Amino acid sequence: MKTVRLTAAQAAIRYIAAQKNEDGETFIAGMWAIFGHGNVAGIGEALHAARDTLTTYRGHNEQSMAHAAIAYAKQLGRRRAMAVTSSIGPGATNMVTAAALAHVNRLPVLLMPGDVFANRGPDPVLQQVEDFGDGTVSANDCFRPVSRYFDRITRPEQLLTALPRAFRVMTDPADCGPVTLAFCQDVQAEAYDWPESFFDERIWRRRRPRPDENELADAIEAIRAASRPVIVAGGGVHYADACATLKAFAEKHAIPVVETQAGKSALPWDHPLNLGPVGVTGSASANAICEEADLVFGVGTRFQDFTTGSWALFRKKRRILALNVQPHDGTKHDAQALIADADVGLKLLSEGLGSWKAEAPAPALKEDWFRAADAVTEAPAVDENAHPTDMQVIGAVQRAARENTVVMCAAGTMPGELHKLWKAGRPGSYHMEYGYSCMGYEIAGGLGIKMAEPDRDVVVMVGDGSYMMMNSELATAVSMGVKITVVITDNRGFGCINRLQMGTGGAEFNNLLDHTHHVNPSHIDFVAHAASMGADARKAGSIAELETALAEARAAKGPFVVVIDTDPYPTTEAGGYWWDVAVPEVSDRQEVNAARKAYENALKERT
Ligand SMILES: Cc1ncc(C[n+]2csc(CCOP(=O)(O)OP(=O)(O)O)c2C)c(N)n1
Ligand SMILES: [Mg+2]
Repeated sequence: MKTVRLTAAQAAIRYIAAQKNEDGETFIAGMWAIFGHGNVAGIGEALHAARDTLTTYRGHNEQSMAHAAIAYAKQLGRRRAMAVTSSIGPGATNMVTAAALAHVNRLPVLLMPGDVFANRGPDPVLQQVEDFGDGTVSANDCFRPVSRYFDRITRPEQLLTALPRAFRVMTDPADCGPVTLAFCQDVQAEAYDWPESFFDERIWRRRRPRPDENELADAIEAIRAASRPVIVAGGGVHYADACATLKAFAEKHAIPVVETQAGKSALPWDHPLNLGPVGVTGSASANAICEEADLVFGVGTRFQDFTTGSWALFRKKRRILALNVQPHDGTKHDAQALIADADVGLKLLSEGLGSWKAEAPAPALKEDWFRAADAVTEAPAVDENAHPTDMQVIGAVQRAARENTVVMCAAGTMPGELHKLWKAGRPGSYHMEYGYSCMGYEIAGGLGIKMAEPDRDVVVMVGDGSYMMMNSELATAVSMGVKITVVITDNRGFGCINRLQMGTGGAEFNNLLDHTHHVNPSHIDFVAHAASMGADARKAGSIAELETALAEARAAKGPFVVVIDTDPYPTTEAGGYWWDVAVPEVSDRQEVNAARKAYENALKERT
């Protein structure tokens, strides 16, 4: 056997660079790195030597670097991913939140935190967490519950099994998620005689599992037995590249489609069978169809509470059929499962259904919805004293959007409003991280999206709260010359949580900055802050000025930031659905007692 002598870190990087997707691209498109004593000597040396085959990028925070990596993979429909390496201790635990984000959203990312010395010689090293009762524990054990595959590399040759497992998980549509290879720092630097064949190019095909014959027959029967079926399209439709197949399926069988946050843009917004967004942040049209449906046919959806209205929307006794590549999702809430790739499953179902058709919904439902939605997004009459609403901001961004625009967001007021109001034209034009809804995903995520699809115009919608939580990859976008447009809606605090607090009978408390414990009122200058990092930044005093700024953004060479003050209180009243948020059973506040009563009634209705 021919062998080659390399350090474990050099071998890992060489292996990673040899793994391809079915389009012949390297599956891992680059590695984000912040070095420390846990990775600079080992992985750092290997990355430098391999810099022509695997690009290294440096960000400003391990979590947000991982956000960029994860957004990259999401935007490319999991066809490619990125890796992130950190030092031991704080650098590693900074990535744990991002690991959870990837885990919830079923997105691939390869995390390689440094770890303590396997030989324990210098214990405790700087930043080592010491467990008094377990010698095998390190800070990296935090990754276990939020990794689809976790391994600790304590001997070089463990990579011979760990790395193929890592790529199997990241490229498996059912198991897809974050992989953590915690890499002991002394092992990174240790040499080993590797079989040369380990570094042969390998292609990881997207597996498209076919359904079990009996499950398929049962699913066909379930659809045939329905008179008012509805399709709930989730993120799996995108990841299986099944948007065109879904459209054909819906058209042939006249079944209306509603979209989850991850599923949105599967069908164009103006397709007659796209009834719009479903659930808590859904349209009146989609939710009306769901309320009346006798079969809820989920395709590639996790059925999270925002989709199901905490299951109140689907409360009547009805059948749930779930086409999903992952049995865990396919059997939720007693769903009848059809375990298969979405594209393959829909095609086989359609064959089996033949010319069977449901009754298409009346067009009036959609027309009514858009009348309501358009009313809240149109430009307001000029009023010097009033702040615009977030909905009006969406209207301005929508009017400035082009065919190739992708709008993105993760947390705050905007995800719900965008779900309701954004008119997504084509697959991939709407990128919402609403599995973990992680504040701080936005700017780094925008960077990752633009790296994935440089020809797209990327518009990042971010609230002042999320911006404050994590903004430093804006400087990375500046230094890398990556052009993104960032719209900061400054309502001076956590607007959506303030409204949720009021909605559950709470006093306005600790959400808007004016309601926090403070001595000096807050006057954060977001324009100056963004400009200090090198972005082209300006303030829009009105929706008209926002439209002007968005037109200017086109000519910008790098990141372009526009800040607009918005009103923290209004939201789109039309549409929406109940969301289960537990209200205190006893309280001195009258408002809480009233909210509790309403809550108990809603719970009764659900059951
Ligand atoms: C990391 C993280 N912490 C806390 C939350 C809970 N949370 C959701 S939205 C939100 C406030 C967001 O404020 P901002 O970005 O200004 O948006 P707004 O609602 O004001 O439009 C909070 C605290 C979260 N989603 N993510
Ligand atoms: Mg805010």
